[in-house]
Amino acid sequence: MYSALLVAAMIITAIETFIMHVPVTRDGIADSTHSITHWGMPGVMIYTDAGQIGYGFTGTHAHLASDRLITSCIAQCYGELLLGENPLEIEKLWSMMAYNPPLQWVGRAGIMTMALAAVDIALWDLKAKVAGEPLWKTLGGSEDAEVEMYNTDGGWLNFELQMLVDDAKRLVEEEGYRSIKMKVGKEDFTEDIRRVEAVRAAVGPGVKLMTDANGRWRMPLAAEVAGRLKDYDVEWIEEPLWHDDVRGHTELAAAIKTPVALGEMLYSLAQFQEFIAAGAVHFVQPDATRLGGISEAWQVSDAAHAAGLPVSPHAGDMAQAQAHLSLAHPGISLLEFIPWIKDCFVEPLRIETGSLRSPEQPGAGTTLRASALERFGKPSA
Ligand code: 0YR
Ligand code: MG
Repeated sequence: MYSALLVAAMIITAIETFIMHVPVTRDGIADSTHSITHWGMPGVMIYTDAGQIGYGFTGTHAHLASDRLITSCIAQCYGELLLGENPLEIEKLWSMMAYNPPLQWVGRAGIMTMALAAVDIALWDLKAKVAGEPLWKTLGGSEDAEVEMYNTDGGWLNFELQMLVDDAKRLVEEEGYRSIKMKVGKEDFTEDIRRVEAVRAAVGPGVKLMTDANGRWRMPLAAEVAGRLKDYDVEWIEEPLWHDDVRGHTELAAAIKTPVALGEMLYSLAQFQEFIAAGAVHFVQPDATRLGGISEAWQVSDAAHAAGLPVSPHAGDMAQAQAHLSLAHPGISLLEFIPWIKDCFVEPLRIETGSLRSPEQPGAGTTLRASALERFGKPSA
């Protein structure tokens, strides 16, 4: 007997934007170029006629006016392209948004890309929910995948030396992290060296210690300071120079022994390809919340992996969605983590002795608790 099952394609029926400003774990933190008190989460909920809702967001420094540019881009520019479309056709929708003629005219990078990221993440969340599985599975990941998490929340530049050292010890000795990152880029670079030396002495030789200058230095200072980091067995120096400087990073990478990491401020696969082709980067750090979502972060990870470079995503989402990308992609075994927003989610990330426990609930892990929206929500228009 032949029976035809007529399945009507699911469609997007509505989209709704949100903004949350979530306090950082202490009164305020700083790196060499930013001081913040809150993490910003402009994002979107995508509704369908099948009932499931996809949640996606990007990460900002909680500046309401620019957060609203992102949500208005989602609602007003991408919204009308998405309504009535099948949300499972992510590649088609991504191209429709990214290459839409009037939109790409005004935004091949920046706010439009961060808005695209939020939408793309929501679409992947939806796709995995429809499949009834965590996104890492939808992306082809294995039950056996292992991802190490490194913690960035102890090494802020505004911390006095004692607090810096205490925090590094706490993360390693009490929380079980095997890798931590600290900020550099003080006015007086000899202070950076003293701080790195103190943290290395406190945690001992077995812990991976990353350093991050957040784009602060210029040549030849960068070569001088970064050159000295090799004495403290530093895993990498991150963004030693201005974010877009391919030539500078190429020169620096050739001049120092410590590997160079970068990528958190890059908006496209094409930008990453330039750095990779030039030999300007050793640890590649895509961020799905700044690139066009999981879709483009996957492509960057492929490009890096194909070039033989390790991939370690930057956590604009505080790792919540990129945990899935990392569990699924063969080039990723190390992911950044900062705990500020984890309790906003129905399924917060679980990390045990520095290792990621695979999320279990269907979706990208981005479903928000209603209480978080109530507590941290800001008017998004
Ligand atoms: C705080 N991680 C980073 C935060 C962080 C920044 O300004 O946004 O330090 O994203 O560089 O590697
Ligand atoms: Mg960084």
